[in-house]
Amino acid sequence: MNKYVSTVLEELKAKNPNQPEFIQAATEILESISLACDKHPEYEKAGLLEMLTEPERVIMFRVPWVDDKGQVHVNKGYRVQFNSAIGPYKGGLRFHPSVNLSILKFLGFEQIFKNSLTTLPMGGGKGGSDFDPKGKSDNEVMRFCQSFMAELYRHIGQDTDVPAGDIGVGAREIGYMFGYYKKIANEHTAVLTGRGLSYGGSLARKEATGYGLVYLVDEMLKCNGKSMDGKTVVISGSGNVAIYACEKATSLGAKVVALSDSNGYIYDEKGIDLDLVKEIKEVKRGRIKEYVAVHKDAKYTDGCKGIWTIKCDIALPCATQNEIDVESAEMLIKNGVWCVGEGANMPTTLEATKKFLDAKVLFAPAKAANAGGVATSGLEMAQSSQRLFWSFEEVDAKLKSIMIGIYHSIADAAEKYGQKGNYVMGANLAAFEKIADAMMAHGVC
Ligand code: NDP
Ligand code: 2IT
Repeated sequence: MNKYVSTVLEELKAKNPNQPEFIQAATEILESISLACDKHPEYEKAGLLEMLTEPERVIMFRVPWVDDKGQVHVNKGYRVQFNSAIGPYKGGLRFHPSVNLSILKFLGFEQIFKNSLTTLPMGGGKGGSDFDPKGKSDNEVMRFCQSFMAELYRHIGQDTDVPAGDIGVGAREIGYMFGYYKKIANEHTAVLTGRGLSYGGSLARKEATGYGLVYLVDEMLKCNGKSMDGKTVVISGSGNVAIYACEKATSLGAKVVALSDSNGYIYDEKGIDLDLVKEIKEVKRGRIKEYVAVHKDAKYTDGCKGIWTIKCDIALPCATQNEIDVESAEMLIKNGVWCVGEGANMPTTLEATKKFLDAKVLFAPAKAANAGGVATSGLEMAQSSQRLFWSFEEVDAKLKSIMIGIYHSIADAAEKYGQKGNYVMGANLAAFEKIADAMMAHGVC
């Protein structure tokens, strides 16, 4: 590894001893961009990597709220404004009990590179709370969102920082947060994306991450002489990304046989009945287990990890970070998987990623494969600026063309650096070239 890169990585580990997820994301990226740093010794003098790995700003705040029984709760709130070299900070908000600074720094750091790949003018950020929306009433969620926004509003803005959804933050939460922002800031602007269609949202944003994942995977398959048609697919999760990845993969002729949530997974040999899944997850906010009450021949198994024991051609992890470890990767490879597309952020551990690459599995890394969501957020911002709305077909066509473009830019970058077929390195290198260029232009700041 380049000496400057390894020194920065060692210092980063020493300075952030309790942030394993952030160090994991940084290790993968820094190891990949070592090749670019070999060509640019001027980066060291400019302190480029030290600046890149330190967030421009981290905001942490308390979020007090009152439940339906009158009991006061206090959650942690965060916004990591990681890098604004390419554009305003942009990235989702995650509400999940596991949220901490390490997880948000990993997500924010990845987001800088993902947003660079979209070709749109967006920097990287991420935020959220350790609040768990599960089991809360709509009124409790509303009061929490209002309290969260009562602090966050002073740090964001349509040209400063534009949050969106992520795990636990969907249309309902964005609606409550937008309503409160509008009230206290007295402006109706594109301060959040993933907004409802009646108040500034974009058609196809809901579908964008899942559809985009499949567009990119489909292009990767075509360029490697393969296709989705007739293939067996396993998708983890059953949230926003998983549902629309399932929809698009099915429309391209694949058979999706499994979905999961954090409690367990379903296997339906005939192919997933997605209308039923949407009813359970989007309408009733229920559990994936309920699927087998309707489809008696489908099988539910407790524990989400077991989903990776199902034989498939293509695996699309769409739930959460580090859901595929070495053991699961080995099981998938043993059962003949030949393609993995990451819908979730960093769903594969570093060691498991190496297993897939060594086994020559076609591996589409998250920051490229799931960039369709934030890319369409960028399209939502563009429509808001124009005071116009585009049709579903227009947005979907732009999304598809962005995803195909991302595939080619990561494949070309991999080849340019002598790493043909290694899309992990290709994605990191392609993204880094643009970020480094912008940061060098801005000087030490
Ligand atoms: P949702 O909240 O809609 O769904 C999340 C799904 O993953 C649920 O099925 C959930 O199960 C499961 N899940 C969450 N945490 C865990 C966990 N710790 N262990 C096992 N299962 C878990 O989120 P999204 O679909 O929006 O996000 C899924 C992934 O995609 C995340 O990694 C997110 O960062 C990434 N992503 C999302 C984008 C978007 O536009 N929404 C864009 C790009 C990436 P349960 O209901 O039991 O919690
Ligand atoms: O991880 C992600 O890219 C997202 N959660 C979407 C971010 C966005 O701003 O649309």
